Amino acid sequence: MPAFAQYDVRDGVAVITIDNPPVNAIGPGVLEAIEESVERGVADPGVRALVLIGAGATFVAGADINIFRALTTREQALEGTAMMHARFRRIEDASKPAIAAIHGHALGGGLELAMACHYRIAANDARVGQPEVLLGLIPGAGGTQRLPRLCGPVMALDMCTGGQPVAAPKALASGILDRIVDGNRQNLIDAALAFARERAAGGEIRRTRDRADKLADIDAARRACDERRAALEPIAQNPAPYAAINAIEAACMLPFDAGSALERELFADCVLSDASRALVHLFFAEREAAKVAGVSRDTPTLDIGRAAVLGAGRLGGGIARTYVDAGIPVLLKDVSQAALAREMQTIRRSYQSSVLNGTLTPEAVERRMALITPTTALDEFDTVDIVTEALVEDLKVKTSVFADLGCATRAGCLLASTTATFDVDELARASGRPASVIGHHYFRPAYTMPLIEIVRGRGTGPEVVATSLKLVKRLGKVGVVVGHCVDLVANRMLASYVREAYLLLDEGASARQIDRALTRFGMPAGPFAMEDVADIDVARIRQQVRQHGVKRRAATRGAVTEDEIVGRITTALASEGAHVLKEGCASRPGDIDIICCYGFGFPRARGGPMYYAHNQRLTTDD
Ligand code: T1G
Repeated sequence: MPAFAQYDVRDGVAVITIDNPPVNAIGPGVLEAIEESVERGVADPGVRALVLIGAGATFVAGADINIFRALTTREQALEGTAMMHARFRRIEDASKPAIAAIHGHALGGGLELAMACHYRIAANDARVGQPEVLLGLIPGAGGTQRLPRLCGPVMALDMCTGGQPVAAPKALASGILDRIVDGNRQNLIDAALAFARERAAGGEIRRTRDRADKLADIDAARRACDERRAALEPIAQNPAPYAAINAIEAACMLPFDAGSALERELFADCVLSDASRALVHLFFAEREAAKVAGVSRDTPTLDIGRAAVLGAGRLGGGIARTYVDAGIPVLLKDVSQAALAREMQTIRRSYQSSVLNGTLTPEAVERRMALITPTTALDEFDTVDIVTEALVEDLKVKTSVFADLGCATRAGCLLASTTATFDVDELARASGRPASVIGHHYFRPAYTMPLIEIVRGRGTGPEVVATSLKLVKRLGKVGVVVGHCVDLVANRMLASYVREAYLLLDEGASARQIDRALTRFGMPAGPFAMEDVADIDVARIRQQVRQHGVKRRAATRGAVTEDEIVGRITTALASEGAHVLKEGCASRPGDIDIICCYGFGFPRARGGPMYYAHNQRLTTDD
């Protein structure tokens, strides 16, 4: 049985190292090991204080999400959270100061563990959060009760309904952390040991559950909760944000134990919800998508220090901005100076909203703009590590350009095309360097749309695929490796969605009714209201349908219910997905789910078209 927690005493301080690779998730046995170590430290007369720290690259990334997949009854859920509440409370009741030393991430149950400690010290690049809502859950181990006591209800509401992590400096300013330190994990340990000795000398034990100063203004807390409820999406397939608000409101209105009991009940409601099952499916599907045949963790990757983008159109400009947002300098090449000047202005304007809402300072915008070098020549292309071609969808143009790139760039430089139409193998042949050629299919606007379809050619080298997967993550996006098919996967799936809508129109449903049914299902827009999204030319499909019509299934027109509309559309998507899998354009159903959720907003709380259809069949088969 792995140890899960190492214990060693350093000059009167017990250092408890939590060790459950890769992210120290709290799985079976981990919390028991932590608690045993805490009890050992408390009982050890040579120990004056305790420090809890994570082994490897991070503190604790939360409860092991696999546990929730196994839960089938409310009793199991209530039992699980009651166990976590009790163990965290015993840590909080330790008679010696317990300090959480955080590096990497303290998320979910990891932050809850840290808040059950008496103090929290973190590396200045650490991040803390309660991302449970992204899994259709709420914190189930006291997080909704302790967090507002540290940072107040408003920030707690932000963190528990948005799910986004908070950087250490902001967590320090808000009261979640007590100190942050520069440097590496060793610096953090040294600082935590010194901090622990200070606290031991002071004899100070500060239990989070006893802190009430941040909850003093009950009316303000209630107003904040009401405002947050009102601000939530009107049609939320994911009930977790509402549950999080109710739990935080209870923290402000009720004693700690009563609030904790309500949290456990609300958690049990969420963990068995369809939305949570779907979101947990997507969590693992996203990570599975990064596991590609022939590419392992040991596959070497190439460093991307400098990039180039060919084509200063909307797509090329958006890709250039994506790179500089990740801190990677980029050459932006076009044959036309005027196009370059225009696109540089467009990129600059695209930062305006970030400056207006305070997420970026004007100085930060200037620093990013300075990372883009517009050029009309290939001169410096021998200094870049990747070129992304974002030119017109014309095969002659692309093959000619890839022939030039094969000569103008270094041997190891990745040559990526954004094409969704042509086979990257054709471009690979033209380049003379097939192993370096790959597809990176972005969606407009590239700097906001999260998905990149990575198109693997027959000759693409494994290190080029591995480098692409790593780069996509560094760009803050989600990459799915697909095989070639015209339009690739996202556009092809969306086309089936639009076509089926036209069939329904033809059979008597109104455009308004179809759009309403699908937005109620959770789509960001119905097929008749959507603009060109996911790079698909919706107008082109409308044109196709008008010109050639579609194979009608039933010529009789008549009333169509919203359920029928959703059923037909989701069945059409799943059927197209089955063809995509059969043709080898995607490797797994989960890949298609990720592509549709990130590519054109299939509702995440439904799990993606393949997951949804599979579960619908299960339900109807019951
Ligand atoms: N449980 C199980 N496995 C996890 C995990 C978790 N919490 N977090 C990560 N993994 C696995 C992941 O599947 C992958 O496995 C590997 O670790 C590396 O992950 C009780 C109810 C921490 C920011 O939601 O956000 O606590 O594919 O590729 O990019 O109230 O992982 O290698 O086999 O993402 O460096 C709340 C989820 C849980 C955090 C690191 N916590 N994790 O990102 O690595 S619910 C979360 C992350 C909870 C409590 C509640 C990220 C990360 P494999 P990775 P990364």
